[in-house]
Amino acid sequence: MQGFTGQQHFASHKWIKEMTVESIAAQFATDGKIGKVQVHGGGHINDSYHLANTKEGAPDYLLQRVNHHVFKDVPLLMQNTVLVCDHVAAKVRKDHPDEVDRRSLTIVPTTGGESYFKDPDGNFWRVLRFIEDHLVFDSTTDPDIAYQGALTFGAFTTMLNDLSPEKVGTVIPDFHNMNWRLTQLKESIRKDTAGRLKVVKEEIDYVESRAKMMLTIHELGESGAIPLRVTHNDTKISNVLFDKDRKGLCVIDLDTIQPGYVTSDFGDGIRTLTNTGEEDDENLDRVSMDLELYEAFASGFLDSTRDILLDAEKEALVYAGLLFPYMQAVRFLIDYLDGDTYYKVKHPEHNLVRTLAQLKLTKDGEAKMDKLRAIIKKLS
Ligand code: GN1
Ligand code: MG
Repeated sequence: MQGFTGQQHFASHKWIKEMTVESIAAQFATDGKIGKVQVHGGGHINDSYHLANTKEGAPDYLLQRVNHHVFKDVPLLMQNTVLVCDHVAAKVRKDHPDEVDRRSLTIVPTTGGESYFKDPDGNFWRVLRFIEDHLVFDSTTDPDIAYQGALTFGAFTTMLNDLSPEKVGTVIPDFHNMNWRLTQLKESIRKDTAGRLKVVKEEIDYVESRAKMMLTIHELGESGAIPLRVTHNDTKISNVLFDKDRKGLCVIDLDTIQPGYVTSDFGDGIRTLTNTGEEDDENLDRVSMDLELYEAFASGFLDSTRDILLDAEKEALVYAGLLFPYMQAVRFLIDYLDGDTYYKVKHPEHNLVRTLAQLKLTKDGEAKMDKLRAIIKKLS
């Protein structure tokens, strides 16, 4: 294969043995001439590089290595991504014909016309067009940002309303299936691989005491009361790009797109956005569900989905806001019991700290349930 110099490696990225990042970038059908290559963003799962274009008027790009340990079928993931990008671009073209490149993601094919490149080490790479002049918020206390973010996620849901979930593959089976997560938890309790069960008895009791309510959405789905849609499944506020006027532009990070329920995209948004503390806050007094941000997010989401959602879906939203902190707590708890095999941890108790913070958020939401219900009812 040509262009593999194998000489200049990024020391911190030991997984690139055979090729340089530059030579990987050269596999793609980019315009202009790629100059500087810089590590971009702080994703927990993939690795990203910003490719600056030295040619006037030619776009910059984003080169990403997709983590194939988490995403076991990258070709399927890329097939979903291309399908969804094309679908969204076609919708955007109608309302914003001059801004398709800013309001939807563009996958740049390899010189051989493929959506990804597999290097000799077995890593999977893709290139996207870089969206210039955008803002990203990792968190916010500003209800306008919450509203705009939710409006953008909801618009994404609405654009995908006519894309049949049967056309989209499942990249992570049972990803947001609460019933399966509880089964996984039982298994982790039984094995007690890391010998940590004794530390989390109280948390497990709480989880079990809430299981019935938290299976509501699963049961609505199983009975067909709420339909499968094409869902994003990672709707944190940092997955929306904003323009300079703080208006939502585009939804990013399409890796977890697969068939799911609308409650996932509402619920994970609520979980990440309304928390007054950190996802892994050690000070539980800081963790709570902010009602103003909740209302702003719900308002934005419903303003862009009200016309397409079924009544049963709207009614399920209030459970989603509790389910996602709870499910995330269960996922962190499983990883704690298993000995930290899934999430990157900064210290041995990190998954426990995360579990406690997510349980606190769940409990706070539960205590505010009547208010949350009233907000959803008013906005539906
Ligand atoms: C992972 O890495 P990030 O933040 O995009 C996880 C999400 C969790 C989140 C918790 C594929 O997402 O489901 O909600 O961590 N993604 C996967 O912070 O498991
Ligand atoms: Mg993600």
